[in-house]
Amino acid sequence: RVSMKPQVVFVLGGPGAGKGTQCTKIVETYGYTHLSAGDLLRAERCREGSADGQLIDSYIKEGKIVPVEITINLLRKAMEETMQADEGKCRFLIDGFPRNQDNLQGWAAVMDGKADVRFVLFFNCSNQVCVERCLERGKSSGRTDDNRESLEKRIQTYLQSTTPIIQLYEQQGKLRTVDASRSVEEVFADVKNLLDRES
Ligand code: UP5
Ligand code: MG
Repeated sequence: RVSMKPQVVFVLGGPGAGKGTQCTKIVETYGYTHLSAGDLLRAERCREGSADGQLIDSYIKEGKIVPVEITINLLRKAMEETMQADEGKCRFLIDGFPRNQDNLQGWAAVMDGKADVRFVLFFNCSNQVCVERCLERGKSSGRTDDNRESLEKRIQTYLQSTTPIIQLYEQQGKLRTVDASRSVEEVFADVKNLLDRES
């Protein structure tokens, strides 16, 4: 039997830029599977018997980036499970990854030759808007990092570690930038145009 190589779109942008919201909408219209690295880490943190729960917990609260060995295993497993359940499912949105040089190296070590990174969807949004959205969500999200203190650290990490990764993809001609400061529907209209052009 012939199995397809996973076709991956990385989805990047600051905390609260709208990555998850837009990925959900993409899934409704296009044949992608959405994998949020943050969601996978949060689920692993709560999984009974997880060896990494405490580490993940403290990294997320501190807005720090979890060592890639943990994240890449969760992503690889999720991709494998999706493709085993449905052989036609080989298009993935990987949301919130890669966030730093360590993530990039971990991906290369495990996935080079096994998956194609088609392009990077970048949700561009000011830090101020990002923080406001997360604080608003924090009223009901129950996320341990939707508070001012954690958000300051998340923004710092984003600026220091993730911005250089985004610049790298821009230099490679792989970055597709969307202005994410507008309404959900306006942003999605641009996303659709972009995806229609890419496929
Ligand atoms: N909202 C969305 N779009 C809007 C719009 N256009 N106008 C107005 N409001 C809008 O949206 C955030 C909020 O804004 C929601 O309330 C939404 O309704 C509203 P969402 O779509 O959730 O934004 P998203 O970009 O997904 O925000 P998120 O908080 O998930 O981004 P982060 O990148 O901060 O979080 P993530 O879950 O990816 O990571 C969390 C932590 O996990 C990291 O800080 C890190 O510690 C760890 N992590 C790793 O270590 N490694 C990884 O690879 C990934 C994560
Ligand atoms: Mg998210």
